[in-house]
Parts: sequence; C-alpha cells; structure tokens
Amino acid sequence: MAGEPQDDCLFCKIVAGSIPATIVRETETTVAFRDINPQAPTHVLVIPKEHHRDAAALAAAAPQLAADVLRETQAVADEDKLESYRVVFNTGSGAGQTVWHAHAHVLGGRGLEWPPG
Ligand code: IU
Repeated sequence: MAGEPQDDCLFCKIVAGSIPATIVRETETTVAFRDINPQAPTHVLVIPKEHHRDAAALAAAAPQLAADVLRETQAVADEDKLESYRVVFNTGSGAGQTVWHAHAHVLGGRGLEWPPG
C-alpha cells in the first residue's frame, strides 16, 4: 500500500537503518544520502521516508511530501555550495529508474551537458 514500508524495498531499508548509507541530511519526512555509484562530485539522493513507487505516485498521493523532497534538494545543493546543479527524477524503467521508491538525484560539482543521455 502507498506510504507503507515495503519489505523488498532497498530505500525503505535505508530509512529503517537496516542497510547502511552515507546520510547527509534527515528531516521528519525525508532522508538524503550519497549515491553508492556517484555520477558527479555531488550525487545525493533525496527520498521521502514513506514508500511511493515513483515521483508521479508521490506527487499524486502526497503533494506536501513531494514539496518536502524538493525543498531538501535545494538544502543539499546549499550544503555542498553548488551554484548550478541538476535535480532528476527518473520515472519508469525506460528513463533508467531501477529503484522503485521515489527519489530525487541531486547532481553537481562538474559541468552538466544538455540534453542528458
Ligand atoms: P534510479 O534513478 O532508480 O536509477 O536510481 C537509483 C540510484 O540508487 C542509482 O543511482 C544507484 O547507484 C543508487 N543506489 C544507492 O545509492 N544505494 C543502493 O544501495 C542502491 C542503489 I541498490
């Protein structure tokens, strides 16, 4: 069920503290941690603590929580003193989504090309 922790979800396990992650920020509703396979000097994932399968489901079911995630992406960029950065929500396997718990990638610290691949 949307919002409930899922036994087979890696990011729910990070929220629960049962698998390790390098957490850089935590709020009542969100966690931000460094991506294990960084694609830029700053590559942080911001997730809602509640389980929602992707950004679209999150925005539909819990718009305030989606706003919390967005606000935290900016807090991460501020902490890493990024003047420019990119926020990405891969949504669907065709767009490269591999973990089915909504997450924002915050990427920065190097030049970022447009359009992305
Ligand atoms: P994607 O948008 O679903 O492809 O992003 C999933 C990201 O989660 C990807 O960049 C992985 O490197 C990252 N990740 C992680 O940081 N820690 C993990 O334990 C696992 C994946 I599994």
